[in-house]
Amino acid sequence: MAFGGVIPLYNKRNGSWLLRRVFRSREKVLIFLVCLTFLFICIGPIFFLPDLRGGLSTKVDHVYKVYKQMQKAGPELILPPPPPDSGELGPIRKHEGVYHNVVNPNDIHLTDDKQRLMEKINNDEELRNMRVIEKPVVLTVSATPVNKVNAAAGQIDESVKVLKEEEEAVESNDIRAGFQSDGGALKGGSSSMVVQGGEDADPIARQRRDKVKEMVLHAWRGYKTYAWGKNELKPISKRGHTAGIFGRQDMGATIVDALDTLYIMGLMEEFNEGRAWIQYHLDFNQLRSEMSVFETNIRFVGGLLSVFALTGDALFRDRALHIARKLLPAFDTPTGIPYGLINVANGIAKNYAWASGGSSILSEFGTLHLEFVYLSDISGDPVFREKVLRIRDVIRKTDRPGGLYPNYMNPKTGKWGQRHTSVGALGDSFYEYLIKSYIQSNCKDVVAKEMYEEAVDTITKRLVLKSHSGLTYLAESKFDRLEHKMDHLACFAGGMYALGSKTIDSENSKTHMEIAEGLSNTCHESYARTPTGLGPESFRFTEGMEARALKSSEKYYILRPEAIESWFYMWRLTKDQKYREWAWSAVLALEKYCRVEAGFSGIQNVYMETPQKDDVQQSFIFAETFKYLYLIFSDDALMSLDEWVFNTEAHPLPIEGKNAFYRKSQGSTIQLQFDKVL
Ligand code: DMJ
Repeated sequence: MAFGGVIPLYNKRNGSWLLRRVFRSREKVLIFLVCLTFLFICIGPIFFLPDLRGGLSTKVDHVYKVYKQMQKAGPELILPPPPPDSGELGPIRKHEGVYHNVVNPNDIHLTDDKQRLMEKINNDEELRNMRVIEKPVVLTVSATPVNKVNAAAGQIDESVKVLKEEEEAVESNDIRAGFQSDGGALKGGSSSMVVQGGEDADPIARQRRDKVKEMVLHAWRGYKTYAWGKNELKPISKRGHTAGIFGRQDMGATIVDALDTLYIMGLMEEFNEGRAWIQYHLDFNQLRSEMSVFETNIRFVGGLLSVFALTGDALFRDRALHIARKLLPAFDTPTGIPYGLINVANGIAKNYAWASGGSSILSEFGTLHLEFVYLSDISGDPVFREKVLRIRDVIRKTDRPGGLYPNYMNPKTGKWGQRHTSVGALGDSFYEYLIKSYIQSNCKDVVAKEMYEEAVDTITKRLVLKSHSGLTYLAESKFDRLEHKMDHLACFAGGMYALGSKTIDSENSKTHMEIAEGLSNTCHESYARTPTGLGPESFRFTEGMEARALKSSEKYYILRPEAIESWFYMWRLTKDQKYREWAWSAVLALEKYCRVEAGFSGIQNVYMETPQKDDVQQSFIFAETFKYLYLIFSDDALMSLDEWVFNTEAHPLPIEGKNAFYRKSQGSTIQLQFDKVL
C-alpha cells in the first residue's frame, strides 16, 4: 500500500492541488512506525526462527552441508535408481572411502536408509547440544605423575577414569621407558631399539627430515587452533570437519591418529597435549551415531595401541580396549564376519546399503587381525583373537572363484558377493594384513603365510600386468573381465610385495621384488606425469594412455600416503637413493600445492597448475603420509622393520619375541570401570 492512501500528499491552495513539502509531527510519527514495522517483519525471522538463529553464515553453512550430503547420496535421492544392466552388476562410484553401487529398489536397505535419515536428523539436534571441548592441558609426562596432574587440573571425567592401580603402574615404571636420554634407544630383544631420534648420517637427509617435522608442526598447530577435539580440520575454512566414517561426532580422530608420529618425532609438547585430550575427552560412551568398524579399528584402536607400545602408558591400552569392546556387537552374525557399521550406543550393526546385497567388505573385515591379536595379548582378554581367527577360518574355507578373493562376503550366509577383485579399494589391506600377521607373530602364524602366498600367487598370475611401455600395474577383475585401472590405494602393494619378498624365502622372492620395484615405479610415474607432481586417485592403462586418470572423479589427491609408503619400504629394503628423491619431490609438491595458512588441504585436480583445494586435512596425513616421509629421511634403526610392523594406518605395532615393547599382559583380563555394558 502507498503512503498516499493514508496521509494526504497534496494541499489545495488557490483552487489548485500542490504537492506538500513538509509533514506534521503526528504524520512523521506514523511514517516512522510504518517503517519500523516493515523493518521488523524483514529482519525479525533471523532472530526468532530457530533455523536462522545462528546468523547468515550459519545458514549458508547449513545449506552447504545439506547440499554436500545430497551430492554424496547421489541421484538416487531424487530419481529412482536405474535398473542394473545385468544381474546385480552396476556402476560403481567412489569418493573417499564411499563407494556407491546401483541400489536395488527392493533392497531392505532402502528402509534402512530412511531410518538413517531420521537418525541423522536426531543426531543433528544432539550435535547442537554437544559439550564444548576445552583447549589442551599441557602435561610433562616424564616429570609429572599422571595422578597428580589429574588432581591439579581437578577435572577427572569419572566416566572415563581408568582404574587407580593401573594409573599407578603407569606412574611407577613404564611411562618413562620411552623417554630415555639417549633419544629413546632401549635394549630390547637382540638389538638396540630406537623409537625416537635416529638421525641419518647424510646431512641432506637430516635437513629434509627437519622440513617434514616442520610440516607436521604446521599442520598440528592449524588443527589445534581451529579444530581441537574435532575429527579433522578444514584448513581453509578454519573449522572442524567430520566424515561419516567417524560417526559425525567429535572424537578427536586427528589427535589419536597423530600421536605416535608426534612421539616418534620427539614432539613431546604436542604429544602431551594430545595425551591430555585423550585422558579427559576420548570417551566412546558419548557416541550416539554409527561409525565404521574398520576405520575405528585402524585409526583409533591401532593409534592407541601404538602409543601404548611406544610408551607403556596404560591410559592408551585402556582406551584402545574400551573402544574395541564397543565394536564387538558388530561380530554377532551367523558367520562371525562383522558388519561394517556399528552404532555403539545401542550395539545395532549393519552393512552399507550399496555393498553387494548387504555384504561386508573384504578390506574391512580382513583388516582387524593385527590390532585384535595384539589387544588380546596386552589385555589378557582372548575375545579379540577369537573374533579374528573365526573370520580367517570362514574366508579360508570358502571356495574362491578362480582362486581370487572377491571384495564382498555376506555375513549371514558366508557366501561371496559380486565377483569383483581389487588390490585397491575394497580389497587392499586384507592382503597387507596376511603378510603382516605373519611378521607380527615372529613367523609363527603359518596359516597367514600360506594364505598370503596363495593369494599373492593368484594376483601375480592374473592381475599383475605390463603396459605398452613396460610399466607394471595391478588391474582389477570384474566378473572375469579385467579393468585396466589402478587405484592410488593399490600403490601400497609395492611395499607389500617387497616386504613379502624379504620375509618369505621362496622361489618367488626374486619375482616379487621385481614386481615391488615395478609397482613403486608406476605409482611414481602417476605422480611424475602431472604438473603438480602429485598422483591421481586412480589411473588407467589403455591403448593411448598410461598411468593417467581418465575421469574427473579420478583426478583428485587427498593427501594419501600409499605411493610414499611403497617408496619407504623400497628405500629400507633396497637402499636405492631414487626412493628418497621421489619422496623429496612429494614433499615439495605437498608444500607447493597443498600447504595453506592453517595446514594442508587435498586438491581436486592433480592435472591443473592451479588446482582447487578440497579444504580437508585428512587425519591420515599425520598417521601415514608425514610418518613415512620422516622415516624415509631417518636412519633405518628408527622404528626398525625387524622390530615393528606398521598397521594399514601406519601405526607401528611390536613384533612378538623381537621387540621388548610388546608388553604382553602377565595377569588376568583387564576390567575397565568406564565400560558400559550394552
Ligand atoms: C588409510 O586410512 C588406510 O591406509 C586405509 O587402509 C586405506 N587408505 C587410507 C589412506 O589413503
